[in-house]
Amino acid sequence: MKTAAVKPAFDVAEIRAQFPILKELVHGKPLVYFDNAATSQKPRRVIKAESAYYATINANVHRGVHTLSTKATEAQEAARETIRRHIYARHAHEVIFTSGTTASMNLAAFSLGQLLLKKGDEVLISGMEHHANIVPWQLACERHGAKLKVIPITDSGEWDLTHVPFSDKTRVLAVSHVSNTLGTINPVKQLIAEAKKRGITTVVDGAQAIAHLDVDVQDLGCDLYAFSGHKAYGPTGTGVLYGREELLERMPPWQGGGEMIDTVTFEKTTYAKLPFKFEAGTPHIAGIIGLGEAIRWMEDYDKAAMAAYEHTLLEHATKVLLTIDGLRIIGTAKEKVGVISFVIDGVHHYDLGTLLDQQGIAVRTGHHCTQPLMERFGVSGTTRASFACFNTLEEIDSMVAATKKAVKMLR
Ligand code: C6P
Repeated sequence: MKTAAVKPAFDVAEIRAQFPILKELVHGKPLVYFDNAATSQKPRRVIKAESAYYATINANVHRGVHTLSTKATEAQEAARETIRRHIYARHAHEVIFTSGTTASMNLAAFSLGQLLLKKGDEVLISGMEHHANIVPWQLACERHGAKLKVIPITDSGEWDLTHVPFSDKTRVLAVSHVSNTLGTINPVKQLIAEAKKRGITTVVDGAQAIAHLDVDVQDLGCDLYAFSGHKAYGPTGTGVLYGREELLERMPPWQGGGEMIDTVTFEKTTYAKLPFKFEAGTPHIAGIIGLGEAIRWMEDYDKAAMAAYEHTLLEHATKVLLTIDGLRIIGTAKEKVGVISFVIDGVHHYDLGTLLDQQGIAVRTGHHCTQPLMERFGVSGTTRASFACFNTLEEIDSMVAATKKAVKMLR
């Protein structure tokens, strides 16, 4: 049970009123923020929670006996419990705080590399991964003499499940729950089940899932699950690596320093219990408290109603964008979150992004940190609009009108 009092209806005006930044003007125009896959905007509650920490209880955590330190520790650990409940983890100590998905994936790749990989072993990823779920594994493979294998991507931007290169050497499967570039919701549960039958350790990059799907790590059956706070209405510089207790116990630490130790002598160090073994140094305490608040804010709404609303945005945007001559959507999977990447004949994505910005519309352009995926689709980059629960159908119409205007200027 996540929350006692969920707000019944989905009222976008009520939601928008909670985001101070939406009142900003950009180039004298009302801000239309369609770059939520890069980072989402923050509701007032999150901003307040973060600044209240600095204003009233600022102190280091797990270190002092004084009152402020105790309060800061309690607030941080309350956030950990909130996240445990939100992702349906068994124990709060299975939730490790990091600085974001990138740090979580580096932790996973370094530590699992030490634990599992040896010469000739294989790590399996997919062709739609963000660089944060490619490069850490390449580094681990280089360190241990292992090989990186890749699940191919179909023309619609889905995993080609008929050509998954599992082998008896596969030790790790590391894949994204949702593609940041295509919006595809991947059948992770199904692939994890297949991997489990083969004794493979599974890691999920949930950066783009956490704000849009009801993530249940136990139901997915994954060993590790990573996400960033800032893509889920929380502060930047915060992230999580969830791990199954039994696996985390066996994994070696990836960074050494304060708080991750039990005893230190010059000869030998023994490590702290979970989750602290993986949390060296002072964490981003204010950010973590803000992240807890962001999750509680999301839980105040009916997740299914929010997802249905975001799906309406996606469907509308898909329909009206396709009225633009020469526009092609990259990523047409059946199951998608509110992310649309597109290219337009004769129009460079960078020029389009710049002209949209002049109309107050923020989209992302380029390769979206998925260069191999761009190569798969034979494009140098795309324009990407990514929606959040505070966006509206009217904003989509303004983006389409501004795009039509830009296309006339650029062709
Ligand atoms: N994608 C985007 O515009 P960090 O930067 O550590 O919070 O998240 C990295 C990351 C990892 N995996 C996926 C699927 C992601 O989408 C991201 C971040 C942003 O698409 C910034 S490149």
